[in-house]
Formats: sequence, structure tokens, C-alpha cells
Amino acid sequence: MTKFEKCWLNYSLVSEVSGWKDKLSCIFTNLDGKCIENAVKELRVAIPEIIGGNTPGMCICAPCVPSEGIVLKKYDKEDAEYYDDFCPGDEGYAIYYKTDKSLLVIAADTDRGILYGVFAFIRQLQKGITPDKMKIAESPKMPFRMIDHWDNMYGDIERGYSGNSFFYENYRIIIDDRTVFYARMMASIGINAIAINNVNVHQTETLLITDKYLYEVKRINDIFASYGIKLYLSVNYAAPVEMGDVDVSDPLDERVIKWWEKTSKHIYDVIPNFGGYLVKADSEGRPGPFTYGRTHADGANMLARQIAPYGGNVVWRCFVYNCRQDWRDHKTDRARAAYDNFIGLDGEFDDNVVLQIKNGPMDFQIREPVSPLFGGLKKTNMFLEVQIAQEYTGQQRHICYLVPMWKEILEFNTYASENGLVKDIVSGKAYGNTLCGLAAVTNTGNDANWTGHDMAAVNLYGYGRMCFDTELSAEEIGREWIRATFGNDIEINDAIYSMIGTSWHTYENYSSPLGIGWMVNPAGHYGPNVDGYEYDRWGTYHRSDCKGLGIDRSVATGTGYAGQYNEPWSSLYERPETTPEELLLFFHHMDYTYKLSSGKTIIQHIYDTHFKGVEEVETMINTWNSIKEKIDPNVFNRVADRLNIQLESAIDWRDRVNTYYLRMSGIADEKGRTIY
Ligand code: GCW
Repeated sequence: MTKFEKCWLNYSLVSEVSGWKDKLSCIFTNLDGKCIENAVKELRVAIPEIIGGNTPGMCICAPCVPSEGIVLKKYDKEDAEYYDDFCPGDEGYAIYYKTDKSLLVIAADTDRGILYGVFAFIRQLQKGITPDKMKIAESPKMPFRMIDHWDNMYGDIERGYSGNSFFYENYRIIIDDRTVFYARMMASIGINAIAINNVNVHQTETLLITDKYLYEVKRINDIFASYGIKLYLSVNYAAPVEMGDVDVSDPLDERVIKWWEKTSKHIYDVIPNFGGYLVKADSEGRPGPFTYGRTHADGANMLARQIAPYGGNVVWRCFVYNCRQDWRDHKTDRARAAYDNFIGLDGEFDDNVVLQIKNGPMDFQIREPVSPLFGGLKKTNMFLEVQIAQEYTGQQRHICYLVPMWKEILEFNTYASENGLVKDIVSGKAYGNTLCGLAAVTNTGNDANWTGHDMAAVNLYGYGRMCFDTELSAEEIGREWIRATFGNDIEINDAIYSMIGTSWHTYENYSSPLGIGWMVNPAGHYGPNVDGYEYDRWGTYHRSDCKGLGIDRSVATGTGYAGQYNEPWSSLYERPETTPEELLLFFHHMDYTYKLSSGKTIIQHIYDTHFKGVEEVETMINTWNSIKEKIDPNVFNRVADRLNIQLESAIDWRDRVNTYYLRMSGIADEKGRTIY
């Protein structure tokens, strides 16, 4: 087993609550089950570490009426007195203090609710809130809060930047303390579904659904279940062919249907609480229903029907586009693809199918418009898919706090209905569905600190917290993570928050301008290469020439992508003057001399933002150095090393992008700075 650190579960003493040592020395409950055991375990770890004193004792309280301590109980009438109209449901909880009995109560309808309540109680303690001041009643805003691993059984991770997989090594499944700690970490931020293998399902991974691996998958499943998490597997759409059992994977072929029926039945015999299948079909060379002239609804429903009897779900990805495009062709537009492929199928998917839609129409760039599918589909379950792994955002060598970006996406108004914000659509508020929420490609690996860059852990933490409570601000989430990880020192909190708070914009400043994206090295997606994707087959162009840059996606003269949005967005995106400036070049090909609202020309904006981005990284470094004495030397050095790498890379970005555009445009920097 590789060594691992405790990340945000690194509880430390909080002086404001130290007076409570004796009053929380007993935990009462008459509930049982694995989740409850883990909830109690968590309290017994956290209380001495945060409050000080001894590990609290355990008392099975029924039928006695407890006093002085913590009680974990079923939510009932008595609790309702404290909370008018609150109904905890499957995952909610209430926390309050009963003064007459000196009891801190954590009440919920389900074991998972209790577990989440315990973690919420611990967060309150970490903030220095004493139990007598606690009063919270909360249910998660997003029904599904899923994590997708792109781990391969060989042990590598597709787009992984934190070492190797902790689930697999050399085609073997690893189950150890780290698996348990991981489940605990995920439960602490409210994750309730995890797919444990890459959506690109290679030959060996196809076998995960067979007896070769299924019993070990079950062991991981059981650990997850004890923390309230459902396990999902990515499956290969052509598994019946891959395994040599049937020579087609046509979803309407009886033999194929029978194959999946039998396979699914066996999976559920072994793992009755198995979550379901995650599928990447007809995407980047993966097989799918298109091969047989069938639709994605045919494909998804066929699988869904085999697992519906057991309560399973199919998570079906919408990342379907032509990856063999000719760069000379200006009409084909990858941005259009997800919408064009799926909008006609609205209403055709079974109830236990959910479409997983990437946040933008391209692929997790530093800035993209929100996918128009969220405003287009009205009778289909949807997950918003984001990427915690920093594939295009600095690969965990750069600090890039992504919660502010995700919050902006969730707040985007699609105008699809009265409740048309993306967060209303994927929370089920808009259409009253329950199979909806978020899914995220994770950034973990077997590095000691889990996420490579210590600061990248905030994205993992923040993703979960944001899904649970979409009303928390990015700042609240960021500061909460800092407190949980680095303790309660306010100077540390301010310093680190100032480093991460606007780091998304910093990365955007020194990388590609105004929504263009893609100016990266095709090989690994790290570092600048302005023309790296310009003459390629991937549909990813900036179309710079001596007069200007950007892609015309208007309806009038371009690819028509702007027309995929509801009004008023389609009209707003149609014209440069009304397109939000940060997306200007995503929607329009503009002259370098076009004036932005700041009064600057586009070319000057490019130069200025690139210089600014580098300066911002220099400030991050100074800030980090200013708290050196207060940070564990190991962590300090790890972060310092990465900050130096970030600075070097930011300078590289600045100089390459600025030089490229100076040469293209022939227009000098007004401020006369060095451009090569
Ligand atoms: O961005 C691309 C990545 C691929 C990934 C794909 C996807 C898993 O570069 O590595 O494949 O997205 O989302 O399926």
C-alpha cells in the first residue's frame, strides 16, 4: 500500500470548543448498520482531535432516555418541533441542541442521513461553533453527486496527475486501508455514487463484469455501501462481441439483449445494491449503436431494461462528435455535436437512463459557454459533467480553483422554463425528476496527498460540497476546505484563499484568450502550443490570420451553433456586441483592432492579460512564502515546487501566445514590453 495523508480529514484542535470535552463524552444510539457504525467511528475519531479529551464512549440507549452527550436517532415528531416543515428524506438530517437534557441531537430518516449529519456536525465544530449554538436542517440539493474515475486496470489513470490508481495495479484489484479512507473522504463531502473504471473500457476492464473480477468489485462495493455510496462500472458497449459471445452488439438483436440480461442478472445476484452502468458509446472510437444504424435511445434503453428490475441506472454520456474532421471544412462544428446528436431523442429515454452532459459543448476548456443541451432537453434525465482532474487547466501543477467556474455554470439561465437555471434543471426542481445531479471526472491518484498538488484537493472537496449545497459560495467552500486541511489560523486562511480564490482567472489570463481554448500541446494537453490543434482532425480551431481570430458560430454567417440556445441567448450570441466578452472569440471571428468594453483592442487585451497572468502567479508565490513558518515543511515544499513550475509555464504561455499574435498581427504592444 502506498502511504497516504488525511487531506481534509486532518482534524485538529479548535480552542473555541475545548470547553465541551466532558459534555460530549458519550454517544447514544439505538440505530445499527454499517453506516451508523461508521458515523459513530467518525465521531470517536473527530471529537478528541478537535475538542481534546478522551474518545467518547458508546452507549446503546434504548430503552433509556439519554442525557448529556450526542444522540443519533431516527427523525420523529419531537425533532419536527424544532423544524417546521422539514422532511429529511433519503439523505437529509437535522442537528440541534436539547438544553434540558444537554444533548446534541443528530436525527435523520436514513443511515446515510445520519452519516452526513455527523460530518456536518464535525464541520461546525471545526468552525468553532459550540454544540449549544448548532441548529441545522439540510437535505442535499443534488440527488446524484457522482465521481467518475478514469482508472485503468493496468494501474495508470487516463488524464491522471496524482500518481497511479489506488484501485488497480497490474490488472489486479487493490483493497486496503486506502480504499476505506477514500470512501470516508467521499462520504464526508456527500458523494453518493462512484464509477471505479475508465469510460474508455479496454479489454481487461470489460472483464470487471465477469466472475474474474466481480467478487472483488463486490468487496469495494461493500466498503462504499458502508459509507452510503453506490458503485457503478463503466461498460464497453460492445462487450458481447469483445467477449466473443455474440458477433454483433446491435441493441435490437435478441442475442445481444439476452446477453445483457444474463450478465446483469448475475451482477445483481452477486452485488444486489450495484448502482449501474456508465457508458461512453460512439465517442472517440468507442463502439456504440450507430454501427447498427440505431439511435442512442435504442442503445441506452436496451441496457437500462436489463437492470431496471433491480433498481439500476444507466448513465449515458453525450460526448459524441466527429473526431475525424477536416480542418479545411469551416461548416462542421464540433460544438454543435452533442446537441445535434441528442436533441431529437428528448423523451425517448427510459426513466432509469440519465444523460451525462459535459458542462460545455467542447471539452472542459478553461472557458466555454454552457452546453445548450441543458436548455434544450425537457423530458430527459440529465447529469452535468464537470472535470475535477485539471486536464486542460494546468494538470495539478498549476493552481486553478474550479468551483467558481462550476458555480457560474450552475447559475446559468437556460430560459428553458420558469426554473431554468442549470442548477434547477439538474437538481430536478425544473421537471420534478429524481435521477439527476452532477458527475465529475476525479483528480485523485495514489500520491500521498491524493491529488498531486495539495491545492488541487480543494476542487475535489469543493465539488462535493457544492453539489450538496449549491447555495454555498465558492469562497465559503474554499475557506472551509482550508480550515479542514490547515487548521483554524486566520492568517493561513486569508493567505491561501487569496492564492486560490481567483486562480481560475489567472490561468485563463495567461492561456488562451476570450473563450478560444485548445492552444495546448496535443500530446499531453499540457503547456502552450498555439497551433497544436489548428490543422488537426479534432474540430478544435482558432482560425487566426493576419487580421483577426476566432470562430464564427453565428447563424447568419457561421456554423449556426448560436441558434442552439433558447432566446434571448441565441440572439445575444449571434452578434459580437451582445456576446459576453469572455466568450467573444468562441462565437465570432474578430479583428485584432476590435474594441472591447474596456476600451482596449483585442490584441492589446491579449498582451495585457498575458502579462497580468504571470504577475498574478508571482503574487501567489510571495503569499505562499509569507506563511512558510506556519506550514508543515513537507507540504510547504511540495506546493513551492509546483508554484515554480506554474510560474515557468505561465511565462512560457505568455511569451508564446504574445509572440504568435505579434507576428500574426504586426501590431505592437502599446506598453512597449518585451515580446519576442
Ligand atoms: O477530453 C477527452 C480526454 C479523453 C477522455 C474524453 C472523454 C476518457 O482527452 O482522455 O477519455 O475526453 O471525456 O471521454
